[in-house]
Parts: sequence; C-alpha cells; structure tokens
Amino acid sequence: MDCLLREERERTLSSHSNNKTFAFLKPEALQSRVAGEVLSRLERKGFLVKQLRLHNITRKEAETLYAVHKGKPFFQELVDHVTSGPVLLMILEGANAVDVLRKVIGATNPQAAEPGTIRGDLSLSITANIIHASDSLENARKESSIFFHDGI
Ligand code: FUP
Repeated sequence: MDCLLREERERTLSSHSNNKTFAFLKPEALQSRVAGEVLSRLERKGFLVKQLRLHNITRKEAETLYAVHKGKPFFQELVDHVTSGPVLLMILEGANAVDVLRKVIGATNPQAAEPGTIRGDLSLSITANIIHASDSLENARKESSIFFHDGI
C-alpha cells in the first residue's frame, strides 16, 4: 500500500511543471558531434526527455529568448551564434529540474565551470558554451513557449 501511494505521489509530482525545464544544445554541440554525449549525460542523471526537436532558431526567436541581454556588448555575437546552425531544443523532466540542470551544466563561462559539468568538460568558449538551460521556472515557461506550442 505504501509503495502504491508513493508511486501515485511520484506520478503526480512528475506531471507537475515544477519538475520540468527547458534547454537547448547550441550549434557547436551538433557540429562537434557531442550532442549524443550531452543527451546521454542528461539521461544518466535521471532527466526524462519529454520533447526533443532539431530547429533553426530565427533572429526574432533569438532576440526574444535573450531580450534581457539586449544592449550588452556580447548580444549580437550571441544572436549570430545561436542562429548559425541547427540547435536541439528539449523539455526535460526530473525532480527539481531547473536547479538540478543548472548544476549539471555548470557556470556560464566554461573556463570557470567545474570539471564534471557539461560546460566544464566540453567547452572553453563563453559564447559557444554547448547548452542553454532556463534559470528559473518562470523563464522555463517563457522560453519553452517560444519554441513549443504546449510549453511546459
Ligand atoms: P546562462 O544562463 O548560464 O546561459 O548565462 P547568461 O544568461 O548570463 O548568458 C546568456 C548567454 O550569453 C550565455 F550562454 C553566454 C553568453 N554570454 C557571453 O557571450 N558573454 C558574456 O559576457 C556573458 C554571457
């Protein structure tokens, strides 16, 4: 009985959007053939892939996604970069997904990211830092809705 209750509670929790987040693998992840490795790390950590789509980000989408950085010196380079080739969009599910995924990807600047994190292991470039992941549930909802009709 306890076991059934726990399973039911886990089912309820896992269908809750608190446990979902939005991410995408940047063009260099596909170009350098590490997309499979990154996806594998995410799955091994325990994330369930709920949505997955190859997509060419338009300039308009990139400017919406990174609106908070508009006017900063790196903005144009960032928009140019994420529109330079296909990305792999995803919605992931797992306990405390937003925070856990941010830990797993590591610091924004791969030169400062801890070894063992995705950015720490796979990049040296702050612009081409392999993966984007939403930094709050609110942003995960906003960002996923740019690319997925049903959002998270
Ligand atoms: P993150 O949430 O870790 O992706 O980092 P930010 O939202 O601070 O930055 C968004 C993107 O801008 C990062 F992926 C990398 C890029 N960026 C630069 O290119 N230069 C900077 O000085 C800061 C960020």
